[in-house]
Amino acid sequence: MKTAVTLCRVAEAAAGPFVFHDELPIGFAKAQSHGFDAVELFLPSAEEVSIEEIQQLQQQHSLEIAAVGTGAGMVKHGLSLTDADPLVREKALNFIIELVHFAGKLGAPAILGSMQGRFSAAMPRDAALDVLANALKQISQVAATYQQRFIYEPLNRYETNLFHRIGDAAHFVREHQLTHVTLLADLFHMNIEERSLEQSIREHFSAIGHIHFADSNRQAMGFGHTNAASILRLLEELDYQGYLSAEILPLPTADAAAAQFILSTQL
Ligand code: LER
Ligand code: MN
Repeated sequence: MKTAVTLCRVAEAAAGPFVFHDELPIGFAKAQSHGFDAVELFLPSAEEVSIEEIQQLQQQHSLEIAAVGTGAGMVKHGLSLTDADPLVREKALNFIIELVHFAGKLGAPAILGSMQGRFSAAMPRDAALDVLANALKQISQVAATYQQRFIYEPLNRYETNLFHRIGDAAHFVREHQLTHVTLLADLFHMNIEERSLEQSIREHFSAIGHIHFADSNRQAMGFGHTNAASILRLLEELDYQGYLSAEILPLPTADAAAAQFILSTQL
């Protein structure tokens, strides 16, 4: 299992669950000094930083890119794939596709989290799910041109009303034959929504491609009440080859959270 740490450069997400908010050269250096294998990038857009700059930092610090988040489209521009306004949906789609190209050039997948949006009176559930399935198909086909899958993340009930549980999202992905879509198991969301973390991971393991390894309170594992050892043992048993990514609050400090995260991934 490989470890990744989140580097956030989105001012609007300063209070979000990201470990380092420094300029990228500092973030990469901190990631390396804590012993992470990779970084997960949360950027304002695909134009913010050049591919060459990221590649240079990767080489300098021996770090992979685990994934690239797309949530800035929501927190910065209010875009979502299921907005009732077709123009907003189109902008959301384009914003994400640009980040899929950006990530693909770095050999990484992109993630759909908050940009999935929510259904509403103006965009009822069935219509929203149709729109979501079509968007996932289009976006994941772009990802496939880079031999990547597109990562879809079920979120807890306070952040979306589309899919909250891994099993429901896995069913949706299968039903729509979204073969280039994989799921993100964010243990913080799962703690709110699933009956058992272990049971859901075991049952839907083949659908899971990325993990946000966060404790029940969204702090580093060990700072809340999730049984990390039981999850790590299960992931070892299932031979999980993906990332455990630190999408966690930088508490009590970013460095302390990063250090605890690394400790918590060692059985
Ligand atoms: C994104 O990975 C996520 O987990 C969301 O909760 C961000 O708001
Ligand atoms: Mn997450």
